[in-house]
Amino acid sequence: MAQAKKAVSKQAKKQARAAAPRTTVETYHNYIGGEWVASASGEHFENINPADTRDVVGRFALSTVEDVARAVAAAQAAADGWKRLPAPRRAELLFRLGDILIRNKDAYAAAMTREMGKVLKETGGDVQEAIDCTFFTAGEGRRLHGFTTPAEMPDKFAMCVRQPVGLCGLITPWNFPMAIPSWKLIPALVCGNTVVIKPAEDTPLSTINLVKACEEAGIPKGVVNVVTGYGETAGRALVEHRNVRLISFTGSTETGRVIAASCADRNAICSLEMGGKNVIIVMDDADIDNAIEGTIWGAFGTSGQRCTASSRVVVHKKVYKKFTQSLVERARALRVGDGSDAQTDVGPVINAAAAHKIMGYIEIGQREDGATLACGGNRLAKGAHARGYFIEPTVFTNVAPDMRIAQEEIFGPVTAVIPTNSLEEAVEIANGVRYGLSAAIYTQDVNRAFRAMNDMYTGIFYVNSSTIGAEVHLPFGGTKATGNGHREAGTQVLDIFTEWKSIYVDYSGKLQRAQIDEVNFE
Ligand code: UN1
Repeated sequence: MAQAKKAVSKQAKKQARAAAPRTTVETYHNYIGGEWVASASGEHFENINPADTRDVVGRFALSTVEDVARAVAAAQAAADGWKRLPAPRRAELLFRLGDILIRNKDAYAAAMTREMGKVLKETGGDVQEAIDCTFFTAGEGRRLHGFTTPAEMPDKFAMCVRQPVGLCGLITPWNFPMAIPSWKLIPALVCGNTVVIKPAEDTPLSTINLVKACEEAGIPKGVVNVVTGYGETAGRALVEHRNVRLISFTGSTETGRVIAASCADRNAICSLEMGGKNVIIVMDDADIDNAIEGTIWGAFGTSGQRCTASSRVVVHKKVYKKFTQSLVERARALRVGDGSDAQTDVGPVINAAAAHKIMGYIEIGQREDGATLACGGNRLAKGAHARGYFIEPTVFTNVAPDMRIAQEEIFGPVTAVIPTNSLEEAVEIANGVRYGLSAAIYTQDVNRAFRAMNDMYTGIFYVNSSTIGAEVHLPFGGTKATGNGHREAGTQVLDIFTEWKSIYVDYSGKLQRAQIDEVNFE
């Protein structure tokens, strides 16, 4: 008995120790004009670990309109010098940045798991995506190709060159807190623009780490600026600032629409990456085991919090039973927990509001929609899960294509399995949502693969692979409510961060009138 009591009190002590803050909480400032400065408000907000809400990752500047104005002024002051530095020289600094990112990859990944929640393997992948983006895009410093073309008059030369757009405001999401800022930052810089970044309030540390690396790489003061804070204040101030020429935003379709309207008001360029309701089509001839692996990874990787997440699976009736049974079995076996634990498959969701929204959709799926909840569906709140935002991997079956859980972006570990009779019907269901980011088909039949590849109206398409896992040298983006026609990554991103200038050089020594003067063979 005494022994047991002692054991209990030891346990209690251990718990009390665990309840105490893990470290002293660090305070982070804005980066403006090459200086780390407190916000004009003098106030901060806390960045909380979603796996353990006792753990405060840091205190970050709660930025105001005034901070944004200062950052914009700093970016403006640096613009001319940066633009005039030849692109290959700008790229050299970016290659140096790439080396710094490689050196710190593990530390950045650990910090990212702590602030964002996804498992270490995935945060390592996030940092790697930033590294890949940096090296690939820095290579453009020695290309940034324009073109020459014949002129319609003799003794006249025609060419087209890229010019920087000017000052860019980058508003970035929490789900890829280093990769997505890099998709915007690196091309903006190589193209000769200066920037102000407003990272998501849930994950400012990863962006600050990226910017510290820019500082270490020797990117001149004022070229890169960061203001942390909330969308309604700092984000809005950036979007509405009349000296910001371009806003690049990744986030919800609803916010994107507000940003687009605001940019339209003052004729600013606006590039948007928004929601998805991505689909995997599984045909009756598919390698089912492979399709299951792809679905598990696409639906539950990053706890389903990717724009590219596989939130719908359209499965041929001939293999429907086998597929769903095995999917449910695999989903049940996933270990949900702290992303810093090597045993964890699925980390927490980002915050309380997200958990609430996801649980709301799970309820809608059961009540309003009437689909079958085949596994999961619960918020985990006991034991190791008591202090985080953990939700069980959830599979709905017998879902009809028009149900809300099959139409709306849930952004959580929830997927909807929809039965189908044919490829034609599957494609129609797959296209029957407002979004158009990513789609996939599992089939062994090359004709079916090409048919779906041709008929799916999405920005990304996979054959025998999941809907997630885009690579940085191919364009990334989507159709319909996913975007507004732009593509990030690849070389296509250069079309966002540069504007074309068509140049005509007439060396005839006289007036030649295009469309009017006749030019004949002599
Ligand atoms: C996102 O979900 O917002 O293709 C980005 C992927 C990652 C990027 C996802 N490379 O899943």
